[in-house]
Amino acid sequence: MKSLLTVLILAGMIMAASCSGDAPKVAEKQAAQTVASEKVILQVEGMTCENCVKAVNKALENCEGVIEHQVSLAESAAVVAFDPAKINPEKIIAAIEKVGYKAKMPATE
Ligand SMILES: [Cu+2]
Repeated sequence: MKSLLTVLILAGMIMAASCSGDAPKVAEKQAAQTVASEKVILQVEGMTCENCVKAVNKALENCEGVIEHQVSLAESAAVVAFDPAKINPEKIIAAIEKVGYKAKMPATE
């Protein structure tokens, strides 16, 4: 009976050790994603309704290297997270202008 208890305790310790061993791997993955991403806020002129927002969203979706994007009609802005190894803000602006809207970088402060 005593030996069974020992086995159970040992098994519990091994499981606990393997669980904590997984944690650093997850953190590494998240760090890698943050490194490969830059964010730019663009001013988008000419959007007047939800369909305009959809058009700009679609243009951004079709850009290779765009990771995340959020287009705001009220603020006439697009927040774009991108992979700097694949695309740059100039190309993102060009993609938005291709679908009929004017985009520019906000004035730097
Ligand atoms: Cu519209």
